[in-house]
Amino acid sequence: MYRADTIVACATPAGRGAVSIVRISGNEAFAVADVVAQPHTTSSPASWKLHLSTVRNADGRPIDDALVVRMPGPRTYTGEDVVEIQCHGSPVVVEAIVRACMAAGARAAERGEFSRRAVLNGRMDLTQAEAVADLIDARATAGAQSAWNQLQGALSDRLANLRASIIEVLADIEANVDFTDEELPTENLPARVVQIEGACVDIESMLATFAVGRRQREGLRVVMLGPPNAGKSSLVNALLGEERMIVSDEPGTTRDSVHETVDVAGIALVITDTAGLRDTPSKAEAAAVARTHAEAGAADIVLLVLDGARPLGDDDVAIVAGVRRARGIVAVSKSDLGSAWSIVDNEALASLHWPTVVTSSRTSAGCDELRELLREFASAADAELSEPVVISRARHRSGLEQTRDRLRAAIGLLGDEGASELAALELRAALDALAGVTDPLGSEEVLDHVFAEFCIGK
Ligand SMILES: Nc1nc2c(ncn2[C@@H]2O[C@H](COP(=O)(O)OP(=O)(O)OP(=O)(O)O)[C@@H](O)[C@H]2O)c(=O)[nH]1
Ligand SMILES: [Mg+2]
Repeated sequence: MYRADTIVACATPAGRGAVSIVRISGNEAFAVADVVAQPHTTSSPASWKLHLSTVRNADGRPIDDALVVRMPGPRTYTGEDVVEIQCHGSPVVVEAIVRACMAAGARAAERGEFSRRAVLNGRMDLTQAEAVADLIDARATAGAQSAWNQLQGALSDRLANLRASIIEVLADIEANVDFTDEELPTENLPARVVQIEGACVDIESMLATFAVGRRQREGLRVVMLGPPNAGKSSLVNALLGEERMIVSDEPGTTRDSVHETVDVAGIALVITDTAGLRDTPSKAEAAAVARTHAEAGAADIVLLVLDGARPLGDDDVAIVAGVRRARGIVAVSKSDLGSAWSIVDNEALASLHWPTVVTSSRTSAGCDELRELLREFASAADAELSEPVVISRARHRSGLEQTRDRLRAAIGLLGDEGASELAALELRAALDALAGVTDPLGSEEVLDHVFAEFCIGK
């Protein structure tokens, strides 16, 4: 339900800084500002200009001197009248200003409510609002770039073209359904089928970007794998550059999967440290080992760590044989202790065809090479992308999949005699599924879900 009341929230992060911004939006935004902030100039404050003003609480006591800008709708972020108060970056000042605004008639904004109003007022569609969140949350440059493109409407435009193409075919079919009593003219049929097939190809090529998009948004999932005591946790610490993981000479130290994010040359890596793989009588450790297998299954890339300071045992060889993944890197650890590996040990790895790096967490030897391999892995996958539009959310993917499935059903029906009306129904369903991606305005549930992950003030 759209409420046109006036809302207020701090738009900058909580905490202390030089400046914080309190944002007000709604019909009464200027009226609230007039009560709360008195410009130092005598004339009435012009729009789109910063005015140095004294901000006061409900009792008229001064809180702060602030720069205040009044922005009349509809060409604002929310589409409504918006006021921004740039005050000193103190949580105490911010809190007092928000309270003063509420005393003057504004209501505390809910999560994502400014962006939600922007969508409801047609200032952006839902994919663009999601792009705002993605841009803010981006962990590295590639993700920020994709979010920016989406914010500029790259995805929206692409979907609009698809929509136009489907509507064209639909109009053509429906015109014929209306005008003939019996058999439909079939001379346009191949052209229609070709057009819908083209739309399917377009959707498929967008869907193919999902793995990269998700990775850009969430990070490349790197999962550590190996026997206990191999030095997995130590290597994670070395890659992070800080002692985050507990390390000890006791095998079975790590008992849970721990995720840490690190930016490697503009690429976000989510590194998961795991429990070492072994048969164990301990129930807790066995559960941890099961979790390790699950993590490895969901990894973009596995980093297999094997202790280079002792020859491989049967257990190690079994682990190597057990990793059935297309992509991985082997780290042969503890190089500072000298290598205990023979040709036999090296040969045991040959079947994997994975790049191998000799590392030491103690001296950081091999760590740069390892980072470079991870970076190359991520950017090689990105380079395969010939698509300018990158799908990064499961919501977009499922909408596109539904659209494609309906289009395919329509293609099947167009081949059947007398099934044009059914084909038209499928095309309408395809249009609905497509519209759900950018403009699910009828669905509070979808909007609630999307904006729940926004923060207050966004
Ligand atoms: N000399 C040397 N010792 C290392 C190196 N990396 C790890 N170690 C030692 O090896 C032992 C095990 O290290 P961890 O990092 O805890 O090994 P892990 O693979 O995480 O072990 P679990 O959590 O038990 O599966 C510790 O005593 C570390 O100090 C290294 O590069 N050089
Ligand atoms: Mg460990």
